[in-house]
Parts: sequence; C-alpha cells; structure tokens
Amino acid sequence: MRVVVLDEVGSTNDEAVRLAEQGAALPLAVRARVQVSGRGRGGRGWASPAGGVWLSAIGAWEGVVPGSVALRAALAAWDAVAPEVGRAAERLRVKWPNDLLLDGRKIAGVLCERRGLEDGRAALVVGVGINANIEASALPTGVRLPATSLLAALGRAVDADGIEARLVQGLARVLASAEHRLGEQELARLVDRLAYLERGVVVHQLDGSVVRGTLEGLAPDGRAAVRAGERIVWVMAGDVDAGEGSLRPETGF
Ligand code: BT5
Repeated sequence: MRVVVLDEVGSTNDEAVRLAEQGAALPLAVRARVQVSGRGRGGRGWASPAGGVWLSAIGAWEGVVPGSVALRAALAAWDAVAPEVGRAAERLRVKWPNDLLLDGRKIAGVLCERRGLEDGRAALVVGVGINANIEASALPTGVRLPATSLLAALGRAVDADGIEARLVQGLARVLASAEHRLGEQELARLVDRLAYLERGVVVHQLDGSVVRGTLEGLAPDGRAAVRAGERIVWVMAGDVDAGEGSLRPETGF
C-alpha cells in the first residue's frame, strides 16, 4: 500500500478521503507529522503533536463497517508496537473496542469511518494514532483515561518509522479482509491481550445506557460480553471503563 507522507494536516482520515476524491488509487495510506484537528470517536479531539504515528488507511468498501474492523486495527497496532517495546509487550493490552493501553494508560486509538466519496463510491477509512516519541509534557491531561507515550513509558525514543511500516502492512490486511467475523486465531489473540478481562467494568453504550458487570470475552462479530449478575449482555458499541475494584492500572497478563 502506497504511503503519502505529509507535514501538517487537519486529520489524516479527512486527508485520505480528499486524496481518494482526487483520484488516488486505493488502497492508500496517509501519514502526517502533526495533525491540527485530529479526531477521536463521536467528535472528540485527538492530540497529535510531532513525534506520534498519525496514520490513516483508506480502501473501497461496500456496506456496513462491522465491529470486527476496529478490533482488527487495534491488533494491527499491537503488532506494530510490540516488537519495539521488548518485554513491555506483556503489558500492552487491547482495550475494547479501539484502544491500546500500556500499563493501563492509553497509548493508541483507532477511528474507523465509512465515508461516501464524491463519485458515489464508498470507502472505509481506518485511522490509527500511536503516541510514540512524545514527551510526557505534550500529552493530554485531564482526560478520562490517562494517556502515555512509548517515550514516556519506556524512557527512550523508539523507531517510529518501523512502527509505521508494520502498521501499514497490518492495515492493508484489515482493508483487504472480506470476512466480517473475526477468525478463531484473531479472536484468541485479542482475548489474550484484552484489558480488564474477567474484571469489573462499566460500559457506556451509545444509546446512553450503562452496563456494569464483568468483562467475559469477545464474540466473532466484535461484540463484548459483559456478565451482569446471571445474564450476559452483548455490547455492540460504546466505551468501557474499569469498574469498582479495578481502578489500579494493570501491569501484566
Ligand atoms: C480514539 O477515539 O481513540 C481514536 C483516535 C484516533 C486517532 C487517529 S490519528 C490518525 C487518524 N486521524 C484522525 O483524525 N484520527 C485518527 P476515542 O476512543 O473517542 O478517544 C478520544 C479521547 O482520547 C479524547 O476525548 C481524549 O480524552 C483522549 N485523547 C486525546 N488525544 C489523546 C492522545 N494523543 N493520547 C491518548 N489519549 C488521547
């Protein structure tokens, strides 16, 4: 997949759409040094100073975007980061549905969007932000989930270009996957790396409802299983936070 490298953009997700509309061949990846209006889900902001890996991959896509896509992209981010962090990879977790945590702090996020192009085609944009070589002082503060960077957590600079190269390969596979359901091996790898597994969580669903219970696992379609008393609630989309009794940061598998 070709990678277009830019200096400063609003959001690489939007830049990828712009390039596709200008006729760029798909799939395509766009990386920027800085984003001035980086985006999270639901209109939230994403701090994107220099030193991070801010990258979006765009490909033609028909139909709905299944929940498996964000999880596949989070796994691709895990695979991109893990070789760079040595033994700390044991403390790198996927937080359902779209984050990576290191020692319980957010180190990366995924934003998947289905976008219509001006020529009538539909596209899937998978944006990944990884806090690589960002000084602790440049990380957002006062956020719900504390943020960290590889530089801050490891105390040394990492090879951001190597992370990018692996991420591009992984996202190319995500865009090429016609299979909406997660395969057995993907599911096993995700569950192995899942933050808060078998711990108390509070899930804020998109419709405003809140589910409290124990995170029990994932379904092949990307839903999270939360045990609330005697019943299992299958959560399609939302935000999961550590619940009561789970407030200390996680430090190992
Ligand atoms: C995400 O949303 O985690 C998706 C982030 C995707 C960013 C990439 S960068 C390349 C591409 N281009 C874009 O414009 N976006 C994508 P969400 O789960 O909604 O989390 C957003 C929340 O994370 C914010 O409300 C803040 O609380 C927090 N946050 C903002 N910047 C952060 C950062 N750099 N590191 C950690 N947390 C951050």
